[in-house]
Amino acid sequence: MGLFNKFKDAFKKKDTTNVKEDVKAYDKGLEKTRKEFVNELNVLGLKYNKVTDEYFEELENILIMADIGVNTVMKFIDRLKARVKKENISDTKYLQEVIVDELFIIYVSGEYLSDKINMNPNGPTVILMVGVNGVGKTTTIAKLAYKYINEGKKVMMIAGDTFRAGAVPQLEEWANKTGALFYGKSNTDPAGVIYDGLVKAKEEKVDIVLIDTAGRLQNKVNLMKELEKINKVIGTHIEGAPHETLLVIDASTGQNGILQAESFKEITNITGIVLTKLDGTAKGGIVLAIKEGVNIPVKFIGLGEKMEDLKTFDIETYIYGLFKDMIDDGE
Ligand SMILES: Nc1nc2c(ncn2[C@@H]2O[C@H](COP(=O)(O)OP(=O)(O)OP(=O)(O)O)[C@@H](O)[C@H]2O)c(=O)[nH]1
Ligand SMILES: [Mg+2]
Repeated sequence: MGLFNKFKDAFKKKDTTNVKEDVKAYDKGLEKTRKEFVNELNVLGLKYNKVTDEYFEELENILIMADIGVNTVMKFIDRLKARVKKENISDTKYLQEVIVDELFIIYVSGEYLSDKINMNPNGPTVILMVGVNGVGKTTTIAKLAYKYINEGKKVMMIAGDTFRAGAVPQLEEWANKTGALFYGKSNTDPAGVIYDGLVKAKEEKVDIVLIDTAGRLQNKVNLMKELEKINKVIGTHIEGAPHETLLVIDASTGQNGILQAESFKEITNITGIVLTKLDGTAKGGIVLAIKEGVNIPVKFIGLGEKMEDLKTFDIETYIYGLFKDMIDDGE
């Protein structure tokens, strides 16, 4: 057996002592997707012993429902059919393993996308957070602050969302809770606030600056102009900054999230994706659709509302979280 078994063995041998908490969090956070997706795969395997056209049709539906994306699913089914033919596979139980195998291949194939955060060795690392309304930008900033402060870094939050009522105090509250420094001013030009915030960040010798922005996409041209202005201010102030522009996507919006990623990619240089609210949805397959459709690395995933519910994205742990019932099988 190909990759799946290799993966299974590798994961079992993998030293997970340091990441045990992460494995548990993935496990819990992906429960909804796993229950729906893997249960349906199992039911399908029970319903059909042999691989038939009907089997493929139902499989296609299951994959689309998991929000893997229609194009990805089509290509996937084609590849699967070719493999069935080539390897003369007729047993659906065996095919199930091939499916996991092939899903893994989707992610690891093609260009390698680094999930590492690009840190600035000479001064503050600036991380700009963008995304449409309500996806979880502000919460993610809080979670990142919590993570970096725990790692011993000095963190500052800058409130670049200056117009929405309550946005600045909301971020300030998170700064107080996490112990991050804060800079913000309501009802004023975001680029100006960011400028002043960065001056302060340099004075305070901050390691990481997290910048919140407003989430409007109704008018793409305006948003583009605003982000251009913000980027210019950041770049003239700190060389090479922003070091990361993270697009936040709400996983429960499924294919809509993919469209947002495509839009933002045209507007500004997105260096990574934060996929939030995976805990509340069965659309966990969106990770694969992002890889194939958008080709921007998922760097973090949100698995809950609390500060500690943000995890660095790791494809092996993710696949394990999705298919653990199959992987742990027989133990
Ligand atoms: N379950 C769950 N909820 C989340 C997650 N991330 C964010 N949320 C919730 O999503 C809601 C919106 O989060 P915000 O951080 O305010 O979103 P935003 O993008 O800053 O929104 P605007 O500032 O209005 O554009 C809040 O209720 C968060 O608690 C997650 O990973 N899981
Ligand atoms: Mg916000």
